[in-house]
Amino acid sequence: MSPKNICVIGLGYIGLPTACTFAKSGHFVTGMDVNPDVVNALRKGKTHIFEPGLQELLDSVVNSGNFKISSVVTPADVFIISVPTPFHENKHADLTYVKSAAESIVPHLKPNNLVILESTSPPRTTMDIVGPILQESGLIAGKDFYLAYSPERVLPGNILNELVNNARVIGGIDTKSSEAGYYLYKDFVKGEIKITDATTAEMVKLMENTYRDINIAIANEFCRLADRFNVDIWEAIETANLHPRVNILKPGIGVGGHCISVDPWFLVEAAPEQSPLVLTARKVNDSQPEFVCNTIERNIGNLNGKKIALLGLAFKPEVDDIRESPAVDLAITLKKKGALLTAYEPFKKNFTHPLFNTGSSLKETLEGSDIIILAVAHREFITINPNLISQTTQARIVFDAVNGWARKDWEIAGFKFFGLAKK
Ligand code: SAJ
Repeated sequence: MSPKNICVIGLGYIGLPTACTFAKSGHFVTGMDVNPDVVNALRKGKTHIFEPGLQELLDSVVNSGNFKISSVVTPADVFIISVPTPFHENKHADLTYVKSAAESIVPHLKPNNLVILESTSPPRTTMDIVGPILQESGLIAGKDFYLAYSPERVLPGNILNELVNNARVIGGIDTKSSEAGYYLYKDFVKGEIKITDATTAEMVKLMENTYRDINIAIANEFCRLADRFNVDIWEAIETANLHPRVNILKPGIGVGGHCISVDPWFLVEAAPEQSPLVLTARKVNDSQPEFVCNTIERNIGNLNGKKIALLGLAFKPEVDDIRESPAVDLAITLKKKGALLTAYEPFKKNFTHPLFNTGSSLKETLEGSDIIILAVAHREFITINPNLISQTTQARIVFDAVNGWARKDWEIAGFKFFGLAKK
């Protein structure tokens, strides 16, 4: 391996682990972010996000001298763009950050540099948007510098392991760009590295997350049907999954995070006539918090004035990420029903929201509550001992929206137990 100077632009949930992993493999990495809070935290040696093993990895690459933090783009052999691609109110992709990252590379771009776009992007972004911006440097993509799209495929909570061991796609704007990307990532990727063209790689990323969204949507729709026919959805899915070619995912309170709940919209925006199924799945998953809220009210009765403790706000268990979280939507919907709600997120204790109260500890959140709702199956919540909890709260009603608790345990402890499509 010949060590390269790599500049990683964007030090979020993907950029920071990626930058640290390149540094660990022996490259000299500058991690750049426009957010001064992120830069300040990292300069003090502290990760600004929670991801298992990341703090230790950061410590080691800072100590080895292979990782530096910067608030500006610095000259490098390789530039990796790993910035967010959110969507606007109308669900259209917001490429502002991708464009400004590409623009910030222009003054530093030199012949034979390699630029990789990692941010999830609508089809043709690398060819039609990033390439032309970089060419403002006077250098020609494919002739003077290499350009490729390579999406991350890592699961939050297991990022450091999956970054190394998952298969990786590299889509160059030409064969030489693909090869340049291949030789770069091969330094740490142990999974298969598949070479393709840039637009196919963009499609692949969107297809993967859309596939998962649609599969969760059918699980949520089955949940609604089970609720209608008084069937226990959890038992039904477990039984259906005994079929050798069936694998139904878990229903829940909806789909969140910055990937699965966002990426399918890029396909719907790009080609609405070709993506009716994708759109329907999005609508099912986006309306799940409302379905869950209505189910709670149908089971428990009018929520107006009820003191509710909502356990969990993260978009899934064991992460601190609240982006697009359906638990937040559930909290807002419960508030609209008139509930006096306090929500507690153990992975982000200082999180506040303008529309509902947040507690700073489980004990404080449960104190004075009438109803406890389990919204996120964090370990801290699913291991709650109902007998102990019964001594710290007056609540005697629980609603389990994510199949995290055993009915029997709560009933023995004197609670009235309800669950989402659960008998
Ligand atoms: N969810 C369910 N039921 C399930 C599985 C998930 O309701 O059976 C919900 C979760 O609670 C969460 C949401 O879906 O709200 C998404 O969670 P996730 O664990 O499925 O996915 P992410 O967003 O953490 O990571 C996904 C992964 N994509 C796929 O599995 C196809 C990951 O590999 C990608 O790298 C990541 O998106 C990304 O960055 O694109």
